[in-house]
Amino acid sequence: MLNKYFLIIFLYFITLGHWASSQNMLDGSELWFANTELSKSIQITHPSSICIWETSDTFAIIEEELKAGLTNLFNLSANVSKKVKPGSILVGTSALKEIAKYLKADEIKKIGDDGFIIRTVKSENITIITGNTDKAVLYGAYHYLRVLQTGKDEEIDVVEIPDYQRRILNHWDNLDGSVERGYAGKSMWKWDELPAKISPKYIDYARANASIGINGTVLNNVNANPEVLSQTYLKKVKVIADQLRPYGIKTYLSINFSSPSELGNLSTSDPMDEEVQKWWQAKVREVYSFIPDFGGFLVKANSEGLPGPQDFGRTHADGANMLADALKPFNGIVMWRAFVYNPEGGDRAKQAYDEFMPLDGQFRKNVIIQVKNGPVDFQPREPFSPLFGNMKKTSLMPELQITQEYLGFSDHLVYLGTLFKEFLNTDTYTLGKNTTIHRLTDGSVFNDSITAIAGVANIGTDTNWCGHHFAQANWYTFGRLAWNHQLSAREIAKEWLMQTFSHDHDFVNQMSCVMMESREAVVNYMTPLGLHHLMGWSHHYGPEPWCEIPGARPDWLPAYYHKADSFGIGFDRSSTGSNAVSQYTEPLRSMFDDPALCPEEYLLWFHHLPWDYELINGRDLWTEMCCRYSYGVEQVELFQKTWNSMEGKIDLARFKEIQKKLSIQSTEAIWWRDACLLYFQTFSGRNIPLWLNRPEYKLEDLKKRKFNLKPHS
Ligand code: GCW
Repeated sequence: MLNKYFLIIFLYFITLGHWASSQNMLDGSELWFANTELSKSIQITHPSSICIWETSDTFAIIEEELKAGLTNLFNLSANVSKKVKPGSILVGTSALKEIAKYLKADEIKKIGDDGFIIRTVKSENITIITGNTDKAVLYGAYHYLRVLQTGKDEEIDVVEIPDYQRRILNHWDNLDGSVERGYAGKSMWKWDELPAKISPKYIDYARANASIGINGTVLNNVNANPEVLSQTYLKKVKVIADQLRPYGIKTYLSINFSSPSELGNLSTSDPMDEEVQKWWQAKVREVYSFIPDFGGFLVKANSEGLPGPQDFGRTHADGANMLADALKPFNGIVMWRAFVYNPEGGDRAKQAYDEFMPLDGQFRKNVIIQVKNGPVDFQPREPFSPLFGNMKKTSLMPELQITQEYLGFSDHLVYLGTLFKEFLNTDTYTLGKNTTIHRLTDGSVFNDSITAIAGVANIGTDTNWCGHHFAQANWYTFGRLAWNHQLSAREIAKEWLMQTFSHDHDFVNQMSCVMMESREAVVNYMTPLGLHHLMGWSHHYGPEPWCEIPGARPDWLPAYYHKADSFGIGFDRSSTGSNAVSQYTEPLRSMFDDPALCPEEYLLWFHHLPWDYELINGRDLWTEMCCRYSYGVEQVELFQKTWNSMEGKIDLARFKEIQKKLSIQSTEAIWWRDACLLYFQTFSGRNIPLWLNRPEYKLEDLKKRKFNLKPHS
């Protein structure tokens, strides 16, 4: 009798220990593979076997993922066989006879290279996961596992076709191991160890991206070092590309436009120079000799001091087309960035449009123009870039920022799903109603031969990859929206929470609400009502609306944007000011132009208004600003209370780390509120309403604050 009780107690502590250790081992490195519990709502029973007939590096991954995934989820080992029986999952391409018999010809054609079908054949009690290529089947396998983890088994009968052909991460990683605007440690690309040593992180990275459908990556910074195209580096790039390929990920590189002279010792890099053209043709051949399926080049040219075709009196089209001609024989593409502005060009928000519209239709078919979501630079909120919808004869791809350069780095919880969706769903009216940005860029409107979307990565060597556990959600969400831009930000947030933390209903509901509100909170405590670019120069971290740097470009300093004076605040971009509104299509143009009609979230983006300007809710501008800044601080304090109430619902280690980050965010929200209100108060001469919390800091103390962050190169 005693033995029996001893045994029960022994097994209890073993299981507890296992659970605790597995929970304690959760340090964020697992990403959205962390929670291996089956969703309670799932109706699917454990598959009797996984039937795979085809072999390839990718099919080896598929087999491993399904075996491990099903074993973890069902706590039952999943065996692989070629013998189909009731309860089997049949996994293979549409070419396989065992699979094809369950498919219709038109659906096979429709899904293209990346799309997949998951279908349950009830009459035979089997499920098929298929696509036209190995990587499509891999996407299907990850989708199947995600359904089991998140309980969305109504999605077991799906035909999934990605909205964008190319779903690409841009790493602003430098060859010296630093990451520009990166807040998650060093660059994960270990250039000094390559090609001999291959970090296991590359496979983990490939797996994470394939699980959310990302199929491309640009390994290096757009402020590109020409060295990346040297043979020494191409041998390193090849090793990385070989690691990523079985997961369906194409490798791309950012290039420096002056590589012919910097690397090739030519006397010029003029795109019209025959020697330069030959140099690029030879270089491209060399790149493809190492990486046969190389994706192409990302180019930042004549922007922020970088060299480009304009240095030689040529246009962006001349430069892009020269590279495009070199890449064409290899099916490579050029992603040419429209992030251009210069101090002499007037309103910075107008310049990309002014510079690129005249070039519409002059680019080769294998050139796509990569355009940031907003006209200035990844602010907490911007109106959309008017290039979208107006360049009707050129393919455009959105560039979104996943790393939080202007959003609190990796210290602030800011879920970007709402920002990405707000942008993608924006109606530009450029071809009448419903000319939304997602339709303009996914091929629906212009039937582009290339469709693509890029996200500036937030990944580094930190254990949890992104510096903040919740920043992983932004990487995840970029991938999920690049695959299906119709997914809701809330649904993706819940998906991510369940796979990363817990199925606990209260946890998922409460924390998805926090995630959904977090972007508005950061807008409120940083730049409400259309204010923008108030951060410290160079590091872009804390508030410095007063920042004046002798000799710095005016359009890199806050005063250029807020234009606060005794009369009021804001940038007059209306028809009485810079007339940036003229770049938008009716009815947007007239709506933005009239303060009474302009959406309040863009009010001070488009207008310079008096401190006593009356808003729709009857408050004057100064009072509303005080309310917004104060509310943003309260929102973060509410996030903290919500998180604290979650103690015990997830592993302690990650709970504590997130709790600490929220405490930093809360302190810094107050810092932003006080810095901005106390500074703008020196212009308005008005008091902060007594019914709002008092500032905790003194302006003169805040002005002395220096950041110990290394200004980014
Ligand atoms: O947001 C600005 C950043 C630069 C960045 C640049 C760009 C990579 O401050 O760090 O450089 O934009 O997008 O090229």
